[in-house]
Amino acid sequence: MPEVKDYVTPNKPTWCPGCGNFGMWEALKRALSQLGLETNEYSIVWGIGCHGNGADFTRTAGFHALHGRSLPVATALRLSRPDLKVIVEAGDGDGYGLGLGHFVHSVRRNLDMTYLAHDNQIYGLTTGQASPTSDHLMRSVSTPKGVLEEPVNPIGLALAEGATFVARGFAGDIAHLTDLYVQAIQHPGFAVVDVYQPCVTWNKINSFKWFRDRVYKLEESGWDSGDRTKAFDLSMTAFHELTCKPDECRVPIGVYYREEAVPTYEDGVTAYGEPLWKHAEKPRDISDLIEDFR
Ligand SMILES: Cc1ncc(C[n+]2csc(CCOP(=O)(O)OP(=O)(O)O)c2C)c(N)n1
Ligand code: SF4
Repeated sequence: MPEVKDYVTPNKPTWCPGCGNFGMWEALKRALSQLGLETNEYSIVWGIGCHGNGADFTRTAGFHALHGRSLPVATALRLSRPDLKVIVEAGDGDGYGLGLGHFVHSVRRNLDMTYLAHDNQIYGLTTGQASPTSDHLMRSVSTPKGVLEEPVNPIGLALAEGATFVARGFAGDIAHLTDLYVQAIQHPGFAVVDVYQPCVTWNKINSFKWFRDRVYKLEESGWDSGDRTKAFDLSMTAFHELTCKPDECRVPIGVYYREEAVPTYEDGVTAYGEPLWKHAEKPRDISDLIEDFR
């Protein structure tokens, strides 16, 4: 059984001391270990950002993709290697900005993979610009008078597009996050885990303390994770305002919604004939097909 130490490379993390990425990294390693996954049984695809630097420290035959483009790479990987557990690590700028179209279409496609969003509500790597999930009116180096737009609601978007597993975690509660990751990786379909991951250097508002004072666990509140409409309503009320006091805005973490008996995209592909990876094993003669395009 692999241990947590088996999932690291000799490279030392370059994240700022205290960064929320450490909690997410630890939870991922613990989840992989709990699931007994050997390093050749999963593959991770990262986007670009501080989160993506995990590619240097995490042991996997994975891929560090372009900004916002982890999902197309992961889709090809999943379809060509259905024997692997495929995990995507994205940033909020990366995944809900440039990569938002890929997110929406991957959700509705329901490929069997796990999407872990490092949601620090800021652009970390490029030094503190507002991101798609920055709070309304948040001041940043790119919005000195405050963000004018309402933030993207990743949980609501995923639910609206028919997501079959939607959860939110907090990097400051590693045990809870590990449990969410285990459930997400085991889920047969596209599993979204949006994680509040404090950026201690550039986001001075949404700090560990900010979240610790406000988070509560859905599973401890009698939440029914089988009701999509209620989950959507919760995602709309779970927005927080910069100025809200801890007792005024409670932030739910846990599984918002899950639905298991839904065919995956892979099931559909297989129904058309042999899975794609078989083609690599036994290349087909496609000269007739090419002729059709002449
Ligand atoms: C096409 C493209 N546009 C812009 C950039 C510059 N860029 C690199 S990282 C980044 C933002 C990262 O923010 P986020 O995705 O939230 O990740 P974090 O650094 O916070 O983990 C940007 C805009 C890029 N690398 N490629
Ligand atoms: S800039 Fe922010 S997100 Fe990036 S490593 Fe530092 S604390 Fe983490």
